[in-house]
Amino acid sequence: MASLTGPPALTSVVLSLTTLLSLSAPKVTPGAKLTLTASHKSLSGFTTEVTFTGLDACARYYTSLSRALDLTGGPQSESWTLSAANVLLPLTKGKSLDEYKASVFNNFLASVDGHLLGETYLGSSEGSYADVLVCGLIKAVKDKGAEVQGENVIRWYNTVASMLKYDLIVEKKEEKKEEKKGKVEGGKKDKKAAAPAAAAATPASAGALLGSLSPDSDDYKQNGLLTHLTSLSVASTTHTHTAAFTSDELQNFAGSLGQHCKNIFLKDKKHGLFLVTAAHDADTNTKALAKSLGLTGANMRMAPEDLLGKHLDVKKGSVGPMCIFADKDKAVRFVFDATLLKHDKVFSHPGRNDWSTGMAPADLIKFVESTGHEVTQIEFGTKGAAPAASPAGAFDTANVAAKGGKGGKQPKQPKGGKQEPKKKGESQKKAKKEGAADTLLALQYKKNEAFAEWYSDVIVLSEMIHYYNISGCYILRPWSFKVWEKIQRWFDAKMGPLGVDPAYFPMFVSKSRLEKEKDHVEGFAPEVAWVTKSGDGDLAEPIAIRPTSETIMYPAFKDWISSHRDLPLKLNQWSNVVRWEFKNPTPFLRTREFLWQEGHTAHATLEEADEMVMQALELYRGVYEDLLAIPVIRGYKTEKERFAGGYMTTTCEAYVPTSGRAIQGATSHNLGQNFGKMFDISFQDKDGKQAIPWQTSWGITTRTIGVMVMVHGDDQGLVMPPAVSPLQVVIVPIVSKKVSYDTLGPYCEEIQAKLEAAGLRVKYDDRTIYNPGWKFNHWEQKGVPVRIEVGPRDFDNKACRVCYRYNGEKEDKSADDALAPFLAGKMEEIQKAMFEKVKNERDDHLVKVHEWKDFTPNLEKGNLILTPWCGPEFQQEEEEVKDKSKAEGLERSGGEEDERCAVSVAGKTLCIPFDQPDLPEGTKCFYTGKVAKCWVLWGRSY
Ligand code: 87F
Repeated sequence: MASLTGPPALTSVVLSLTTLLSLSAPKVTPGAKLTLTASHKSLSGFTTEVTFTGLDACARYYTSLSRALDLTGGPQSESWTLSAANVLLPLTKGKSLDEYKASVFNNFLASVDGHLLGETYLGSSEGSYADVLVCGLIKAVKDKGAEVQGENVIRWYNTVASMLKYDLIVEKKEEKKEEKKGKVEGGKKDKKAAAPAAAAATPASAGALLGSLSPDSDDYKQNGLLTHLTSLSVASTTHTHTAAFTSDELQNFAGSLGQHCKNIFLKDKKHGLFLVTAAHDADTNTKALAKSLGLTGANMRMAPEDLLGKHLDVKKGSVGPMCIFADKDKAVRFVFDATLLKHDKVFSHPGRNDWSTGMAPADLIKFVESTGHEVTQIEFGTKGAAPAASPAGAFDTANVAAKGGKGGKQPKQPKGGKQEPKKKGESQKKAKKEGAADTLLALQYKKNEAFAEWYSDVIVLSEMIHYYNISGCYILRPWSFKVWEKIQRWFDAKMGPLGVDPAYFPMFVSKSRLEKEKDHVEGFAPEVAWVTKSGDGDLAEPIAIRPTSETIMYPAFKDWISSHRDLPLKLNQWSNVVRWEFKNPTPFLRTREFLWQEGHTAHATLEEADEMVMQALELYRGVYEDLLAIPVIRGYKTEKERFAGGYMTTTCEAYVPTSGRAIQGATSHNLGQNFGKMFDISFQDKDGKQAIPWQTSWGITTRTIGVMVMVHGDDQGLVMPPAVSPLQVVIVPIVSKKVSYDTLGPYCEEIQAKLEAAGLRVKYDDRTIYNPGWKFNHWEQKGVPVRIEVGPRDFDNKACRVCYRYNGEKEDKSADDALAPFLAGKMEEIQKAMFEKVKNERDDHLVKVHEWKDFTPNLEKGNLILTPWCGPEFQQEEEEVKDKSKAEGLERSGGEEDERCAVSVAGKTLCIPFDQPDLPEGTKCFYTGKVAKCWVLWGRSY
């Protein structure tokens, strides 16, 4: 027996796990009986002894405990459990599953699949408490109707269950259940005998119906909602049960009573408060809801808990339609799911989640109307159902007007152009590759159909990224970090000849220094992360974590620079920086901590500083074009887009064909004398006069890796440019009865040695636990440029088969001495071909536009647009183009833009390209009609 400490939110619980499972030694031995006994005391004073038997029941109960007691840390220590909990618990707490979280969740499942394939438990060689927890969490999320990889969930769930020697829980088809049951009864009789209680375990046993409440009881009479119900002479029954936290949970264990409702209390800044009562499995997508209600500019969110108390006099988890009774000042609008009308009885909580009251739906409406609230009826769709009746949203509003609701117009269908990443629930299933579920290792999404999901999938399955339990922070696994190392080595080799020295500065900066250069930090201030405590004590002054190092380095520059002989001072630092982004994070592209190189230099003249700026930019071109095989356009930023603390900013811009978006690859700034003045840096020039140095700063980040993935990857996974690929060749032996590893091994190793001697990065994959098909798939997903297959016939013929990742071609080659130079040459050929392919695609999407009317349509086609422009200083006009193109873009697509969304449909200036097309005299600016001074490059961007 062990008791959980910590402040119980809704219940006080004494919990014990019998058999070998206890909180201090949380292990389940296969075959052991897993029983969890809980003494459950609710706020209303009920004490219930409940026993849960079987993995499923324990997991489900433990999940509800985790939620109620906020046990995110819990007794389980494995980091994967923690991250699972961090990803999943917010979802089970009623937060909506947005696109990002869905992808995190799916990626988590993908990593779970790895364990499945290895046929191991998640945390150790035995089933653990953590297995139970994660199993329960997945179940809980699934119950909430999250769009997840159903096949994988069920398989994982069942695998864990079967490994713990419990009945398989098959949720799909009735026949299957029978089949499995037979199997268990026939084959595992002994084990069943060892765990007799397990046989009785079903998901339904996680919660329990306890009884019904008499209208004559004191409890009933003390409940204001029920007494009001009685006063309406409405026929109803009220049942007691273990506290339930979701309607899905209730439907599971109390579904025999009738249809349970889910209730959502929403707040919209512009339109106020809404209480929504819908079927437990309704798709309550808030965007679609807002549309159906005809609300313009709405951004509905879960209302904060204090408003629940204030307006509905109820605690989170206990909301029901009858709570509208408390809304005396009619601040809350009531929305009712019309599909509930088809049920004889609908159940909801009368202000507490261990009671459910059932009545005819018409009577529930009567109750709400009796409180003076109008009932807006909307027909909600079902989670996961194909939205046939209403293609753009979850709801069918056809009968809304007839039922007195404020019907919304049907949103327009997006027109043509580039495909945006799919939003939550939006045909994600359709976008999944057919048959993908059959192989757990396959990528689940197609690049062209669900780009965002594809990206999340690919970076996890290729083992580049592992998710972490702090939003916006990711683990860079060796497969991505080695790419970063390649970039570092290449870059460092260029630093020496340019006279740039390496250095390292502290990551902390005092407030006074960070804020010394006001222009510099102004727009960035919200992103600065501060350390305010050490242990329990407050620091005397908060200390910022570097978002960039100008203000950290330049006070030292002041000490080091006094004469022209100290110049130029050129330093480069490799480090991490922290920028606390609020927009949705994306691994590599937008992360709260990222790695970069930052160069900082000081020069005697503006010209020297300018030269340095261009030299750095040329290196960035090299990183993208020569290493990553991605063409970039170099140019100046306009006044509006340049770094405010500096004098002039240059950039190199890459293009992602699948999304039709540009992405800033790296920047190099001429800082002028601004920072010199602020940090009091000066030197005596050759004429003995005091002067302020001209400074530069320039940086490139781990974003590079994300761009590489997005640009080159395909439906099979990564496609690595040979220059940065951690491995360039993988050798896979195809063993058979005729030829064993022992025979093929030395042959493959010989090939490996020859290739390595030619400078190639090679692996011989001699793992016996995986078959060749698995290995092909694995290395394809990781994007290794060349795979060499060696089968029995190759062995006999002293040959091998060479397969190319970037174009899927194969050729048989002799494995003689010519193979190594041949493949070394191939690496260069592949590198070039990959670059050319992407450049052609980019150039096909580079258009010139002379008139405003052609601007947004071209953005919609995913084009980069060159326009004549009145000049880099026209900031106001630039802003107008951005705003107008956003408005036009949204109107044409019928969409709305979420502020937190990391990408916008607006067209932005990317740069004034160095490489300027001819601009005949008298050419007009495409927007203002003034005389054009230059060509500007525009596009939608990341
Ligand atoms: C975020 C918070 C605080 C960008 C920030 O581009 C300050 C900043 O100064 C900030 N985000 N920047 C501009 C960085 C300029 C510059 N620094 C050296 C670079 C390249 C490397």
